[in-house]
Amino acid sequence: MATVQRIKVLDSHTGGEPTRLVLEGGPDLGSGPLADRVKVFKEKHDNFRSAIVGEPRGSDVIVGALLVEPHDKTCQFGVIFFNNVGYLGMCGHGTIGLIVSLAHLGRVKTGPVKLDTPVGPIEAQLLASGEVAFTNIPSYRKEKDLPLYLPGVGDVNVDLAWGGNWFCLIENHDQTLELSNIAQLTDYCSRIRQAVTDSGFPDIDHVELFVPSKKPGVNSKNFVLCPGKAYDRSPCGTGTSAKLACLAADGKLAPGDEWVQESIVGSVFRGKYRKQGDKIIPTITGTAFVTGEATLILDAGDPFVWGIR
Ligand code: PYC
Repeated sequence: MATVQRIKVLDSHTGGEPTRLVLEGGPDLGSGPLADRVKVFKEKHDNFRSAIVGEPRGSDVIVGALLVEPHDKTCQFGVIFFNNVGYLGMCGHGTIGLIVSLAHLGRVKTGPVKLDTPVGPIEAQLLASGEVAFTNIPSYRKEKDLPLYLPGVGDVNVDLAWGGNWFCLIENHDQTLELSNIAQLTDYCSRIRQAVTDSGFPDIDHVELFVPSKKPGVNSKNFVLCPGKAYDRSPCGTGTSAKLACLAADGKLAPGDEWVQESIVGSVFRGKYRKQGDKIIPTITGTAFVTGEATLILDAGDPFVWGIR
């Protein structure tokens, strides 16, 4: 039995948010639907997740992307996203990073590519400009103005929406969305998440705050707290999809009109949507860059071979 496992990865960042794409050496998750493969990943190979994205090889910020064979045969690739605490339904910045990484390897060119994900197939394309646009799964708002009580703060009204992950979205708050205020924003959003859980919505695991952007031509700036308490450096593709669902439900953005979303670090995604029944189909556009090609080494003799768990 080999005591050393070699894992081929490609690192990228999308608007500052890192993605680590696992190309070779991942666990065998079978050939079922991707949602079933996530269960196998979680139950039998969760140590692989922490080995790839956790310290000492990774960090809380890195989102992993395991490239797999698609189950849906209309798709060219399948992908399962994971983070420092678990698994994601979809990941927008990760999808943009994936396409730029596959283009770097010569495995995709400009034009549409279908990707199988645990929450359903999506379409992505590398544009001639070098940007990537992806069309997300159907997104929708679940709750409008849900009242929460936050000890020490008072009443806060929040929206809950699905964009491939679950989000709690807040416009009415007194928080300063600046990089110098990350500790306070993390504390505030963690308390919001606890209050949402206590209100009977334990699946809502991302919290997203909005303020108007100060940049010309940019509609809004956000701060997104992810489930493992890392904040998204990108404007968050699934979070922007959830935002578009709320804007559409409020009649504040018409189908086809553009919404420009800035992240806490100043990177931007452009979003628009078309209607599908009472849901929307968002299209999000952004840019990613490859930052590294590497072989990770998992040495069975290393006490932290599976990360610091
Ligand atoms: O871009 O969808 C996204 C995302 C989710 C978590 C981190 N980034």
